[in-house]
Amino acid sequence: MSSSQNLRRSGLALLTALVLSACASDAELDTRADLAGPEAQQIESFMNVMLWISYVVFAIVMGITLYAWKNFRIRTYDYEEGDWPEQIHGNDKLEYTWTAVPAIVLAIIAVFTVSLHQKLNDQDTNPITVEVAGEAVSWEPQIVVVGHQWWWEFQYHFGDTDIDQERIENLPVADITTATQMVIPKGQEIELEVTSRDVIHSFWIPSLNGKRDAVPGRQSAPWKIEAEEAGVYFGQCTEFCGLSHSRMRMQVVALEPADFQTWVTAQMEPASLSAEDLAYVDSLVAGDSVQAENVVQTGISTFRSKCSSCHLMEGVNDDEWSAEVVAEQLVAGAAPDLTHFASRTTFAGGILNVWDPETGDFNTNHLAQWLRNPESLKANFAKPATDGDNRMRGMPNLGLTTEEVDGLVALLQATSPKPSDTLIAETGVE
Ligand code: HEC
Ligand SMILES: [Cu+2]
Repeated sequence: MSSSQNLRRSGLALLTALVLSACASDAELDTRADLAGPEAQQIESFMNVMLWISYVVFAIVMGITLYAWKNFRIRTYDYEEGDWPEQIHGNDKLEYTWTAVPAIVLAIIAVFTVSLHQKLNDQDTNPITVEVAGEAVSWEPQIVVVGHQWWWEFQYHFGDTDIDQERIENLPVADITTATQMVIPKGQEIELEVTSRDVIHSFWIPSLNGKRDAVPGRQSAPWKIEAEEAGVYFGQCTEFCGLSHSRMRMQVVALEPADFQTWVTAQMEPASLSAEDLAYVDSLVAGDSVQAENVVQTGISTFRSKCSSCHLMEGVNDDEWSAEVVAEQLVAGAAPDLTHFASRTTFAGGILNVWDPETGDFNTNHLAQWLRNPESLKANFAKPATDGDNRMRGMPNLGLTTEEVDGLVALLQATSPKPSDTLIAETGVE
């Protein structure tokens, strides 16, 4: 094979690979498939208008080019000076036309753009009645979304209708705080107050709506989200935010209204700490209930002494933990609320399973490894500052003993009953 043939073939192979790489089937972050929110559908219709305009422009430009090529090219190489077609310079009619036509096209696009922009920024929420601590509360559905290096936090404030989230430190303590998984009732527009604790992040659930940047110390215009059907919708931070940016994922879990209420009721409780269904502890202590109790107790005392500087687990360390201490300890300022850790299905920015999607068992292996050495699973900067500049990010390796790790794993599993098998299966990560 000649070298030019070789070159052509490898060129073709490269092109094919590039084209094929664009067609992942069943891609969670596909912006044009399975659009489940009215906002995403509006964006899609707008995209279609734009695409059709581009098709027409493309066809006209290509048509003129081909026409000119066919009719005006020089067909022989032995042409004489005088064989050139007539040369012109300056043509008012043409110049006005090629200025006016694009201007009109842009004006049409602008009309659609501005009207869509308006629609996406309109807030049209309806109050939802939620039962909070036995009382019916009318909640203007609103969730505070906080980007952290490198995970998302979601806060539900049922009592407050107007939240000043300009300074995230000033937020009142939320009724529910969760990480990575945002739970919403289906068929309701939910207002999102998107902000950040540290650097700029961007919140994006492609099948529900476009992006909104999370900017520290700034109140961006509220964003919104609505899922027409119950289901799980995936997202990923879309503003480069440092080392583990690619490991900063999130999911929206849309539930039937009754299931949403069940979720709220459970989340409002302190950690359940029920020793039932602790298959993991049973496997450690061979069915010895006194020993099992001890394992969970070890977990509780370890948690209180070694985790309280960063994590809250209501019902376990409320007295040890304080938001002010945490703000001092960490530049990032916070760590996930672990009160209902086991009610979630993924952790560490959605890169690891809390529950194994194949077996449905608690994912002891990854959790234990996370506690022993978080950095082995997710890159971070969680080392004590050496130069006085505390840039600590992420969870540090605390040098825990095997007993402490076993106790903590048991404790974390005991925080909540197991979530539904469907949710575990749908959110499972490789
Ligand atoms: C210096 C602060 C700090 C301390 C101390 C700390 N953590 Fe963390 N932890 C973090 C941060 C920050 C994250 C978020 C890391 C990420 O996702 O990148 C985290 C994440 C976690 C997660 C995953 C939560 C989720 O939903 O994603 C678990 C579980 C956890 N920590 C358990 C513990 C336990 C148990 C202890 C005590 C032995 C502990 N941590 C001590 C800062 C800390
Ligand atoms: Cu980010």
